[in-house]
Amino acid sequence: MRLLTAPTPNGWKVSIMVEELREAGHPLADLEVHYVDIMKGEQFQPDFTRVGPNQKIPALADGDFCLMESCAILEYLADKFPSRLLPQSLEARFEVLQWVYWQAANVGPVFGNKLSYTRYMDDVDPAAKAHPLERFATEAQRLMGVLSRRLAGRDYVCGDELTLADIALYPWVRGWKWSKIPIVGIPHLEAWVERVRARPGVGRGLAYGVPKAEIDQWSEARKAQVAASGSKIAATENLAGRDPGVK
Ligand SMILES: N[C@@H](CCC(=O)N[C@@H](CS)C(=O)NCC(=O)O)C(=O)O
Repeated sequence: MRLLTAPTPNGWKVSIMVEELREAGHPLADLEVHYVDIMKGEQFQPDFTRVGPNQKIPALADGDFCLMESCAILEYLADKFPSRLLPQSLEARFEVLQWVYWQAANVGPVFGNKLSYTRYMDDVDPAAKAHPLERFATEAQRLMGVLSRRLAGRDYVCGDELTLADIALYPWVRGWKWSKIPIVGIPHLEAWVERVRARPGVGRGLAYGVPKAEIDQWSEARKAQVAASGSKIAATENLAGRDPGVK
């Protein structure tokens, strides 16, 4: 299997999944990890596009079978390598999957947009940014309220065990300082972030593509590099992609 990825929240979902599967006893010995330099635009190259037609990381090739979308990759790996990360019985399975879809449809896009307006959209007039910033900030706070209520009385999103739901949500929520979506004081969230972070598999997954000293605290140089890369990717002129057929 070939994982095409980069050190970003959607990339870390899959690297954490890989390392949690290893913790669960699946060695994934044939897995090759290829880092895609999204700053240089490698996601637009034909070799990447064949595996991930949306031209965004992560993407997975398992022999001739290709898969895009981080949460679909989580589900595929969970089915291929059964473990407690995704229960087998119908109701327990969908209890987890509803939170995975909730992440994909809500937390990912809303946090991603909030982050882009907060840190990356240098080409947009500040007055024009005010409305989307307020809207995405408010919606992000609402979503964190939903997660907080869900975590009341539970160690993990679906009970006593870490599941795909935590793996999908954690990389976005842990970045709350960078996206300026405050979670301090919202019950259960900080404790959950610390609990998930304390797992050895999660620690190893977060290290993919990141120097060890920068896993939890980015240096000023790294912040500047991520901001520059994010600004380039978020620039409106690049939104149409680099496929000559799309304009
Ligand atoms: N819904 C997609 C989102 C993927 C995504 O937005 N990936 C970002 C990095 S987190 C990316 O590749 N950006 C490069 C670009 O937009 O050109 C998923 O969950 O896989």
